[in-house]
Amino acid sequence: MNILVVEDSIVYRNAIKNKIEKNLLFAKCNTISTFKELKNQSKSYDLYICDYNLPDAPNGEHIESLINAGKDVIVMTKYENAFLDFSLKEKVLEYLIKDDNSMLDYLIKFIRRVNKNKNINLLIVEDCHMTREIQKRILKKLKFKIFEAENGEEALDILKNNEIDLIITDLTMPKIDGKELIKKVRKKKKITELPIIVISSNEDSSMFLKALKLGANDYLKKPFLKEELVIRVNNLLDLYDSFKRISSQLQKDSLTGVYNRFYLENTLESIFNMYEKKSIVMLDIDYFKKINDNYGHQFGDEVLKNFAEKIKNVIRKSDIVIRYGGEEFLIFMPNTSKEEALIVLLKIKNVIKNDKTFKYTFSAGIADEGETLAEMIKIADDRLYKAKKSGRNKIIFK
Ligand code: GH3
Ligand code: MG
Ligand code: MG
Ligand code: MG
Repeated sequence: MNILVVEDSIVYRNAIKNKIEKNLLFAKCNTISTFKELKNQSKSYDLYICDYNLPDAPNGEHIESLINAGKDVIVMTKYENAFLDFSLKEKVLEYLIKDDNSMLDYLIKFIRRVNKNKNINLLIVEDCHMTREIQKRILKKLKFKIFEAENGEEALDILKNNEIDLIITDLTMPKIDGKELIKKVRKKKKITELPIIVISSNEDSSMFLKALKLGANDYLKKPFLKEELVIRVNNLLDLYDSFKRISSQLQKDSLTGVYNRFYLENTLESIFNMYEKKSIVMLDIDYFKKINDNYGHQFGDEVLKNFAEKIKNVIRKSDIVIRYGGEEFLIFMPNTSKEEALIVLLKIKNVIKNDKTFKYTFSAGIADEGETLAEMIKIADDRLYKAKKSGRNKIIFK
């Protein structure tokens, strides 16, 4: 993202440039100090951060020229009141008051959000055409991909066919209203999976309370300020980004990067049940304790990483690897019979055998029998035990 700062104060100009370059890896920042220089720019930027008053543009003339050219502008000003009277106030992405340095933190957070928004699908559900247009205009400026529905019924249709990241819905609507829509959405997606903001002119607060109890995350009363909608939407999406990051970290083993027991216990079951034909493989490195004893625990860790890496390189994208215990791994293979799974395991065995850097072997048990995930794991585990008992470095599937 290329950013141009238009600011006559050298202190602010440098502070903004430094802050951006230190915090936003995807951004490149240039600076100029006058309207005249802006007019002479041949290059076009993705974003302009402009001081409201410049010596040669005391009433935001430079901002006007940028907006008329369809550019994205963030305004910084010391004089909030003067800016609030500015006729093009609604057309800027955001404005910040230069009172202290904390506004630079907000600026960074805001740019980071806008940069992510192009991958975010927003669904606006609103029966009043004019209100919908206003919301759309505000949110489109923030680079969201917008879907619109006139009522809950249309919204459910859109949700069926698209990966929506945030719903903004009115409450009073024909056919399926906002409350009904929230109920139906929450049956499929939890409050931690899909955020919903309710917007309504209804003066009765009990309507909002009801919507919140049904699983809406936040609400806004009409008429609302443009800034209010922007901040609530951005904040909610930032929060969901953290949710997603934390939940993906919770499900992964930090040493090997494959899934962990937490994932097995919370997520695998539902995936397992989606397939008729499937196999479970249990693998365990042979004499791993000796590797630790002879070469040290750290070296043992490297062997574990190497084993997980080799498994990942051989299996298909749809297969799922889980670190089941210390040096024991589980692979879930959808649409795979145990005979087909055996072929994959022989490949893994070969890759390890052909690696001359360090010698180790593993034993494995494969199962495609069993009604439940637990049953299938038990059968595969029993076969792994048999492989160990009969001398190790074996794969048993019967
Ligand atoms: P077998 O062939 O019967 O599987 O023998 P084994 O030595 O591989 O199995 P055993 O269960 O006796 O020992 C497993 C060892 O793995 C013991 C434990 O200290 C070690 N281990 C467990 N987790 C880790 C780890 O994260 N890193 C390292 N380096 N070692 C681990
Ligand atoms: Mg309505
Ligand atoms: Mg072992
Ligand atoms: Mg073991």
